Amino acid sequence: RDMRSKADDFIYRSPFPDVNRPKISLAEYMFPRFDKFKKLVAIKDFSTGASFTYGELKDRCIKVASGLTRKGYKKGDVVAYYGINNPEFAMLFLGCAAAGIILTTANPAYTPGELAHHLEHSGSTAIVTVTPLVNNVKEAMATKSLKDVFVIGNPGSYQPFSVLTEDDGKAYPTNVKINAIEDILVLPYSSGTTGLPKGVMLTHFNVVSNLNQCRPAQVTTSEDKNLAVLPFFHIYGMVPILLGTLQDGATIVTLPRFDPEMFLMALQKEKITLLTIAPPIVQFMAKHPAVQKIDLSHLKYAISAAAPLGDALTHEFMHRLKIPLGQGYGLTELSPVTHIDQRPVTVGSIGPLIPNTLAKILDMETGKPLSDNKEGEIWIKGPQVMKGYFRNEKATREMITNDGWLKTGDIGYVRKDGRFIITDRLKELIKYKGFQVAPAELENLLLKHPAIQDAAVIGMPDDQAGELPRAYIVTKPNIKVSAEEIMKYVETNVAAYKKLRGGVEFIKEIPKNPSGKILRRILKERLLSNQT
Ligand code: 4UU
Repeated sequence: RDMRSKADDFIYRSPFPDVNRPKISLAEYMFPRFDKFKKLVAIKDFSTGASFTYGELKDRCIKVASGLTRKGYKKGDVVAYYGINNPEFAMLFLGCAAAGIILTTANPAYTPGELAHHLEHSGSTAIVTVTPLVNNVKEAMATKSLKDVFVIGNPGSYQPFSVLTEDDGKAYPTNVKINAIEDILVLPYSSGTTGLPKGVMLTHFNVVSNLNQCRPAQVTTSEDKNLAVLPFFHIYGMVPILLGTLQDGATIVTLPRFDPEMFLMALQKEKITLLTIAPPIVQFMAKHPAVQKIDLSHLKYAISAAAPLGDALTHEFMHRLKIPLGQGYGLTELSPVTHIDQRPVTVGSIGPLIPNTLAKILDMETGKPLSDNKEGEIWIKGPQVMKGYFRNEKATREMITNDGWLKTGDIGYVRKDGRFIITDRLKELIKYKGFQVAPAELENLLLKHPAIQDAAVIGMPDDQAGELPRAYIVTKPNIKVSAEEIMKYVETNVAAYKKLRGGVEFIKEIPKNPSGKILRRILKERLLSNQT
């Protein structure tokens, strides 16, 4: 099928007709759907077996909205989630949405220090967490105080989350007015093209639009079952996986983490039909011997997103599992989806633009828009473009042009048939197994080390993980420090996925441009030429 649409004025349009973009809140969008699927199972926790029908889920969401309102939380307040995947996350997210409360999500791998920073930066006044992370929350609260801590599971000295889910519902804020275009639904964190992680302001309209935009390409029906192994705190787990599954009445089965044995057991036992995964799990499914011992006959379709997927791996996966593997592409800042591959899938491409989405390809030297088959930076315009970065107008202006184009920081081209190919990443962001690692964050940390004069961090290409964070260090004169010491220092201060797995190299000087910006390309080119 030809996915080409006319590129007039060098603007690429979706080959699909526009879809409806209702200006309603997320709860107004989802709850009538939940009513339609009332008796079907919406969400099930694989590790506990607890399961909730759509009727029960909606009831719990309303109770959470009521419970939070009773505790004094109101529209515009920020509540943080720091935990694993479970049905309670859905209750919290949609409960907050119904009350106009903004949810911000922290990676459960965060150290107490990273969590404290996230809570402070997002202006969170309450947190919801899980029992194994209570001590981290306690430690983070030494520097950032919160009004309430709610714990899913054993609450220790805090309140159980059940005070919200077992509320009588009578304080439900029926009079809250949500302006879908203006009001923020959720604040996930992303470092974007440069600098430190920032709160991404996604409005109700952004997310509701994106859910609608994905429907023409989506294969989900109320008969389907999707396994939520990718984390809900990240935009992929949160929007396409969780909300995308629930919008069509399918069942979502949650896993607390990726554990190969548990993952395969869940696929077989729950008769999972859809796989929404990232390249490291594609690799596992394509190569691991244990996969062949499992009955996967219910699987019908798989999507990989969040990081580049190799062609050879795609073929290997499809050959072994006998199901199509399409790619999705997007960014946190784009709610997140802009491209989904269509069936029949095209190996190596992210597919065409989804409805209501425009793209331009810009020459990296001249900034001029390019036509078919020419490589440049991808810019996007559509209803899914974020409102901006939270309390950071400068970064917002760098990311979104005055006329509404968002600069993805990714490099690619458009084929004659309208399908897009991603070839490289222009921005400094490192992705370890699909997780964002911001070089600036590690550089700031390294510069605090007493022996370090200057530092730069880049991503070292890696077959398994995509990229590994690698540091270049200039030491202070006459001070000795070992690579091991530096790796250890980083390891004790940040979440495990940010570790310097790509190693440490000592150099005389960090290459920089005249204004002091690190020339990461030079370090990368040097690394790649040394490897060959
Ligand atoms: C090469 O990872 C995401 C969004 C993932 C997503 C999930 C389901 C997209 C569509 C979908 O259907 O967001 P972030 O903000 O963590 O990271 C964004 C970056 C992109 O800029 C790009 O560099 O992740 C990279 N990326 C990809 N790269 C995302 N998808 C792809 C892809 N190929 N398919």
